[in-house]
Amino acid sequence: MANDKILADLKTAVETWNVKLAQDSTKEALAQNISPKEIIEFGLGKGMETIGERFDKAEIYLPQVVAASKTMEAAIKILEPVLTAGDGALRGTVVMGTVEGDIHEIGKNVCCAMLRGAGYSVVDLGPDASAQAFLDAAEENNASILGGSALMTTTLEAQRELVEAVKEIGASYKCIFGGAPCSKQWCDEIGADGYSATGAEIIELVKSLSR
Ligand code: B12
Repeated sequence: MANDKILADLKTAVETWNVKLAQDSTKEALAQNISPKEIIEFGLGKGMETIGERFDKAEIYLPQVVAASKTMEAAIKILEPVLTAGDGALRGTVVMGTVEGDIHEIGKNVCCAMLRGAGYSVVDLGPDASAQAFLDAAEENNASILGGSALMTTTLEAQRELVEAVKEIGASYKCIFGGAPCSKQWCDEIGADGYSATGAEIIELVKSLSR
């Protein structure tokens, strides 16, 4: 099967919340040596973009978004072992979470899997993680980098709060952020240490901060 057709099927699968098509196409993509990065960026992620746009225009409602996200999650489950099959050399620990008040976690999960694949140990706090939870986990796990995902304009503020919480206790943890409404400009404004737009770029970012 041509790669373009597989990527188109992955997009369609998320758009039509077709779990079986998503799983079959993901397996087919891996069999054709399409990388997990391409599967996410040019297949599943494209479908999720359409879902976001259609939700924006009120053409679909929350249950359909939930169904689409479950479809994407089912495909990511298949990708996880590939994403996390790193070289085993432990490069350091990163605490990841979706910031307080925000329950979106697909993108954060992609980032966690990418980091694990690159040899980092990841402590995943899940969604709705408070600044205190980040600080506690960093101390308990001797981590040096905190990664906070925010998918809503309303929860971006929690990223600023995390930077401030780190400053307040005088710790040297590096704060990195991402998520659709987040940007390099926002990260500069709140005094964060880094921003990346995708799960693929997060590896270089973390590497540059770990040196
Ligand atoms: C799927 C989805 C949901 C699912 C989430 C399921 C889950 N388990 O995560 C469900 C249905 C639960 C949901 C709920 C809601 N949602 Co919603 N949702 C989405 C949707 C369609 C896609 C998000 C997604 O998963 N994208 C795919 C992933 C792979 O991409 P990503 O998250 O951007 O991640 C990548 C990068 O950003 C980056 N990255 C991500 N995190 C991090 C972290 C770090 C540290 C770094 C470096 C990089 C990084 O790397 C990732 C991989 O490449 C978006 C639309 C959109 N355009 O984003 C709306 C959207 C985010 N949702 C929205 C809203 C409003 C809600 C609700 C409030 C709806 C409601 N009325 O209840 C609730 C949220 C409640 C809450 N308190 O959080 C709005 C937010 C609007 C705004 N501007 O604030 C959006 C933009 C839709 C819209 N257009 O209105 N949602």
